[in-house]
Amino acid sequence: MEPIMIRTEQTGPILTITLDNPPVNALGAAVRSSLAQAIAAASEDPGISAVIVTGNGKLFSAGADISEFGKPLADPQLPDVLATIEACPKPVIAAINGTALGGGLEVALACHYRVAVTSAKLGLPEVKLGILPGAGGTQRLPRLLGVEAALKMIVSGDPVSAAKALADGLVDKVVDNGDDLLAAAADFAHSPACPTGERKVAGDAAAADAFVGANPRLFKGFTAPLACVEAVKAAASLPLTQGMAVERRLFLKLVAGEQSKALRHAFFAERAAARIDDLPKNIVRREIRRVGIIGAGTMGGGIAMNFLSAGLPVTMVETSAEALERGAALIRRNYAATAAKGRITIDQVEAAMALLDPTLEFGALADCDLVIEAVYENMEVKKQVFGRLDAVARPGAILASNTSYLDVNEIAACTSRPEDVLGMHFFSPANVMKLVEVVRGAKTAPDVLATIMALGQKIGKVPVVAGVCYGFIGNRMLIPRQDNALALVMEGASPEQVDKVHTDFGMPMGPFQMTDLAGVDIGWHRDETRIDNLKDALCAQGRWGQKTKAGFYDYDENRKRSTSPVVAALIEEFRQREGITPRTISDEEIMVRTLYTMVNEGALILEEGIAQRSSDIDVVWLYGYGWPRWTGGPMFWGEREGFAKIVAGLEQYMKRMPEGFTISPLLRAPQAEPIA
Ligand code: TC6
Repeated sequence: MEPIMIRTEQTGPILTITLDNPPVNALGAAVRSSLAQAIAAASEDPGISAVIVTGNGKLFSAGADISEFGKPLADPQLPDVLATIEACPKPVIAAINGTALGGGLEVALACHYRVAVTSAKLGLPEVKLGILPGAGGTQRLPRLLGVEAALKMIVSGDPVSAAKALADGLVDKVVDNGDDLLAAAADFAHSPACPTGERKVAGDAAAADAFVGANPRLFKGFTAPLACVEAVKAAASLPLTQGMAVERRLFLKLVAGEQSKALRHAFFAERAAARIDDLPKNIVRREIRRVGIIGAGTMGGGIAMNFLSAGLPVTMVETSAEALERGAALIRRNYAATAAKGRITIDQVEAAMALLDPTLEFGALADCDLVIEAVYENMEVKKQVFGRLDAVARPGAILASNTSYLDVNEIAACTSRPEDVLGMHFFSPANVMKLVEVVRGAKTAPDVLATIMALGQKIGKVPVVAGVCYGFIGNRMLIPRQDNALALVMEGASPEQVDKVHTDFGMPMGPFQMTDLAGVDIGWHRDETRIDNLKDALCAQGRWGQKTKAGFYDYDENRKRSTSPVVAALIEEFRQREGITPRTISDEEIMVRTLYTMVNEGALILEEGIAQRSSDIDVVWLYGYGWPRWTGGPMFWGEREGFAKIVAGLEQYMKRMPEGFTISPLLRAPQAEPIA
C-alpha cells in the first residue's frame, strides 16, 4: 500500500491535517496526493467548517522533495495541490509548528491564514538550488509583502524569523513555543476563506528593476535570481492564474538547467560529506566539554571563536603575555565588529568572551577534552608541542593539529597515543570559512573521528574527511594550479591574464591574487641571496603580497590592486635569464593547465583514497576556496566538461607540465558509474 504521509484528525467541525513525512516533511508525490485528497474531501464535507494544516516533528516542511527533481514529476503537481487549498470554500489555516521552507512555505501561503510558533523560520531557499519557488511563491508572497520585500526573500533565499514575518504581514499571529498552536489556529476558523491570490500587489516592475540595480551581488554568476525577478514582475502585472503560468514556465526551464543540477549536487554533497562509510555503526562519541587551543594568533583566535560562539569554554594558551593579550583582544574586536553589523547582540559578545580562558600555563590544557594546536607551520615545532601536550593532556583527550600540509602520522607518532590524534585543518578566516578538513591518521580511532565530525557540525562547520598526504585535499589541488600559473607567466602570459581566466570562470580570485592575499613569502626559504624563481625574486624585494602593499600586483592603502611595472620588468628579466622567448598564450591553455590539472589532481586524490568520494572534493572547494557553486565543484564540473576532453587537453600540453605530472587512470577509464 502506498504510504499516506499525512495524518488527519477531526475535532468538532475542524479538520487538522498533519504532514508526517520524516525527517523534514518533504512534499513528495505521496504527500502531495494525500494532501490534495484530504482538502478536496474537506471542501465537500458538510461536517467540516475549517481546516488546519500543520507538520509533525520539529519542522512544518522543508519543501519539495529535492531528490524528485531531475526525474519526471509525478502528479499531482504542487501548484495544483495549492490551488485546491486556496480554492477551499472553508477557511484553511496553516499552523506553522517549526521551520517552513520552499514548497513548505508555499503551502502556508496558499492557506487563508498563517499562525506560527516563535522559533519558526520562514523562507524560500529555492534560488540556492538554482530554481525559483515554483508553487506560487513568486506570485503569492508579493501579494502579502509587496514587490521589494518579496524579492528580498526570494532572491536571497534567506529565511526570516517568525517575529519579522509577523511585522511584515507574512503571518497573522505568532504564539510562544509551548503554547497551544492548534488552538491559536482554530481562532481563525470563523474568519472568511480569503485567498491570497486575490490580493493586489504593492509595487511594480520598476520596483523590481530597482531591486536588481541595488543588489548586483545577488545576481552575479547565477541564472535563477533574474528568473525570480521576471516571475515577481508577472505577479505585479497579471492575475494569479496568468502569473502562475509564467512562474511554471520559468521553473521548468530552471529545474532542467545545468546550474540547478550543479546546485542540487552541492546540496546532497554537503550532507554526504558528513558520513564516513567505514565506521562501525552505533559508535559512542567522546564528550567534549572544554576545548584547548595552543596559539593565539589569527588562526588560533579564529578557531577559538567557533567554539565560544557555540557555547563551549575555551582555554587558549600562548607563550608570551603580549601575544596572549593581542589574541584575546583580536577575538573581542572581531565579535564587536559582528555586533556592530547587528548580527549578534552585545550580550552575546559578553557571553562568548566569558567562556574564554586565556593563559600562559600549558598545564591548564589538562582540563580539556579536545586540544587544537595552531602554532607555526613547521614539523619540528609541531612535534615539540605534541610531545609536551602528550605529557599534560588527560587520558582520552583528543589532540588535533591545524596543520595545512604536514604529515599527521608523523605528528601522532611523537605522542604515546596516536589513536587520539588527528588533523583539524581550518581555513582562514577560521571564524568565517565553513570548511574543516578532518585529517584521519593511520591510527586515528573511529570514535575520535566520529566525535570531531559531529563537533564540526555542532559549531556550524562543514567537516570533510581527508587522508594523510601533502596538502590533504584542498591545498594539494592548489599545487598543480599554482605551478602551472607561474610557468604560464614565464612562458608569456601575464598574472592579470591568468587571474582573469579564473575570475571569469567564477572564482573569487585568481592564483596570483590569492598568493598576494595569503602571502608570497609562505614557504619561502628566507635567503635573500638565493633567487631560483620569480617568487624568490619578489620575496627578496620585500614584495610579500597585500600585507606589504606589493606582491604580484601593487596595492594602495585601500588594498586596491593595480598592475605592477616592477613585476612586469622582473618577469622579463627572468625570461631572458632562462632563455625563454615569450609566446602568446590562449585563455584555453590557461584553463587546461590550471583548471583541468586540478580535476586531474582530484582524481588522483580519489584513486589514492585520500578523499572518500568525489563529491567530498567538491565540498572542500566550494566551502574552502569559493569555487563557483553554480558549477557544482571541480569534480562535478570536470565530469560535465567531459573526462575525455580533459584528458585530451592535458595530453596536448603534457610536455609543458611540471616534472612528474601524470594523468589519473580514473579520468582515462570509461566510467561504469559517474565518479561525481
Ligand atoms: C522547493 O520546495 C521547490 C518548490 C517548488 C516545486 C514546484 N528534499 O539538512 P539536514 C534531507 S525546493 C529532500 O541534514 P538539518 C537531507 O538530505 C526545496 N530531502 O537536516 C538529509 O538527508 P540525509 C526548498 C531533504 O536539521 C535529511 O533530510 N527547500 C530535503 O540540518 C536531514 O536534512 C530547501 O531547500 C528536501 N527538501 O536541516 C530546504 N531537505 O539524512 C532544504 C532535507 O539522508 N533543507 N532533506 O542526509 C534544508 O535546508 C535543511 O535540510 C533543513 C534541516 C534546514 C530543513
